[in-house]
Amino acid sequence: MVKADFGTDFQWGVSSAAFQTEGAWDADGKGPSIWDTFAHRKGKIKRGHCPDITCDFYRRYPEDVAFVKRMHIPNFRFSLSWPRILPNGIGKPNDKGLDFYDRLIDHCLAQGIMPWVTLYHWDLPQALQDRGGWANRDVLSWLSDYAACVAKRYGDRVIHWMVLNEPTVFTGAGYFFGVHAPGLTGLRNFFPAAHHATLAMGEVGRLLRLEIPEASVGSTFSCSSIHPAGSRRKDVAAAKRADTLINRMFIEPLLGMGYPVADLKSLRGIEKYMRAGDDALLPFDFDFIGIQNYTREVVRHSFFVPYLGARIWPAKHRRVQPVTEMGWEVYPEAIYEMIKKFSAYSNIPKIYVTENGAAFPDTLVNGRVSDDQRVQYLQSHIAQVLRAKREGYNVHGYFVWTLTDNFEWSEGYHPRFGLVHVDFDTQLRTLKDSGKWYGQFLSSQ
Ligand code: IFM
Repeated sequence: MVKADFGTDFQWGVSSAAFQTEGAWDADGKGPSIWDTFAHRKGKIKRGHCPDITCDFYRRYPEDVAFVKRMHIPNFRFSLSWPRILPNGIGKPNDKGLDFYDRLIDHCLAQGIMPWVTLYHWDLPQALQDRGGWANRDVLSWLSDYAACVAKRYGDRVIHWMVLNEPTVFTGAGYFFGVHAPGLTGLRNFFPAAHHATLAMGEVGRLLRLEIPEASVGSTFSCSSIHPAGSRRKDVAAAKRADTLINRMFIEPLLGMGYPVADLKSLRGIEKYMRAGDDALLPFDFDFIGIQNYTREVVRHSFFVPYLGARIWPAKHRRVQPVTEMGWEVYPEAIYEMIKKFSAYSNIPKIYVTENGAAFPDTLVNGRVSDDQRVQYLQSHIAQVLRAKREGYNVHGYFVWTLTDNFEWSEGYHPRFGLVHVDFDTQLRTLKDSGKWYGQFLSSQ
């Protein structure tokens, strides 16, 4: 497999996110985000890890962009920190925050690297959470004002825009399970948050297109290939419900298909939060969508799981190998299956894999990180992307998660996903063998 097998238009990249990398939590007028608040609550982050500094990308971005260039990666996806730009979420922008992204974007472009910008990768300004956050419908106007501000500022240089990162995860983990910020639980938080996130993708997509006519507008969706644990009818039905929740709930209303309530009855609860006219507001004709896949899930029927009646059968209980540091089964066919699944929707012009990668127990020995498992993971997943492309499915790009080791949300710093190793005590960066491999692959003919 060589890069040329994918054709010259195929987009190669690497992805990151503001909160996971920037640090500088209160520098130059930045306001607090829900993750600043949540991470400082006792017991919320494994081992008590603190995100205040993380990889200090705010100050060290030239060094990190130099790694992107060294690996011959033409596209760098990163997110903007909403509270760095609007410390209170709304109102007067913070000039120093805006300046930072000017510098970052200009620096990428000067290095020949295209910036791909995610507007929202989970770091809601705390001031807006104090007013209900995603559960308050006003989030639509808050996000729109923020989007208009950054579109005006960066729209002359940024073409690729993604509205939200993984709405399933930030609403599910943050507003239903309470294991991510803001730590809220239950359907009364999840349903309004989910509906507003879905509406927001369409609303803000339309706004970006108006503000930047030449923009390519998308949003990113987490997805997992869902396999029933066996052939029992109950397990097959449970897998279908899990697939509806995990893979279909957010994308289908945007594609004009409505919420998939027929296949997951408990989703009807979301209708309580819909207003007259919302059916017409939900659809949006994205230029592309990003799919983000790491593994598959094996699902069993479960009488004890409310609403879903299904339970994920974790890889460690299935005793499969290999698994990553996240406990996720390495199952490369999943990415092929997801490209195929999303390609079956008739109205998605382009699919990019905007995240795929793995955390393994990397060690720095004599200046080298020999992360063969990650090299194999990337090779086997990219081979499945090629398989999908060769079979005519609608995939046009692939981005590795992630550039540098960083703050993996409630898991803290332990899972290392980066192509570049970071020593969090000294901030020393070391290109891992996987980064060297990706660089060689991208420079191959
Ligand atoms: O680190 C996250 C990222 O923020 C969103 N997608 C999954 C990654 C790995 O868990």
